[in-house]
Amino acid sequence: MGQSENEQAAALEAQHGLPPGQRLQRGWPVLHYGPIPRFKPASWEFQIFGATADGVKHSWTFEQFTTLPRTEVVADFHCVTRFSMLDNRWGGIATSTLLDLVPPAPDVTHVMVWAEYGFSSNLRLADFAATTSVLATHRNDEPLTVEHGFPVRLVVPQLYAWKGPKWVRAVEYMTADRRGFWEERGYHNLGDPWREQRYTYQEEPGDGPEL
Ligand SMILES: Nc1nc2c(c(=O)[nH]1)N[C@H]1C(S)=C(S)[C@@H](COP(=O)(O)O)O[C@H]1N2
Ligand SMILES: [Mo]
Repeated sequence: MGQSENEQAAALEAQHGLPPGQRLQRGWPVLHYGPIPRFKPASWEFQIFGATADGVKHSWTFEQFTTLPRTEVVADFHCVTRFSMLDNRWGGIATSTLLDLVPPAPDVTHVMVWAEYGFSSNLRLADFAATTSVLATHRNDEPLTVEHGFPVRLVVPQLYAWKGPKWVRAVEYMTADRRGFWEERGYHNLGDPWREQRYTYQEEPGDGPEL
């Protein structure tokens, strides 16, 4: 039974259902603001700072980071520019693993995820901690290429993909919400694709801090 690639894609789409206003994408587009950073293993470190339970900053060298326990998550990927990719198998470190290693203080409600060049995105702690949220180093068994975020990017499947910075370097625990890079520049503070929370003007009272 020869099924064409289009028929396969249509079948997959029907099984899953896409969030409103999204369409299936073949291949994997590269999308980001600014230049691609060069990875410098000697000076690279991954930090967790801000309102940690023990009040101190934690950091890992690249070598230490590669020894953290690993997980795999199969999930869809929805970009606010309307393309979606289905059934990506992300390999990496579960955000829950980091939260166990470095517990947030009891009053932490949000995190800011920081990437190279100061790119950032804010997330509710519950979205960051979701069982499908992963600091991905691999997709479909291949290490991430540098344009897709090598050595590590965040993937939060339940939110639009801008909430997943590539080239992540730090997570800041916050006791109040603060807008990240795109959230300050016209994109919705929460970014739930199922509720089509694309733009700031769609925000309702309580969805985000004043601009
Ligand atoms: N550091 C950084 N990460 C980023 C972005 C960016 O501009 N800078 N763009 C986001 C957006 S809008 C999308 S759709 C995805 C795209 O990931 P991809 O290039 O691997 O497809 O990366 C996200 N992560
Ligand atoms: Mo995006």
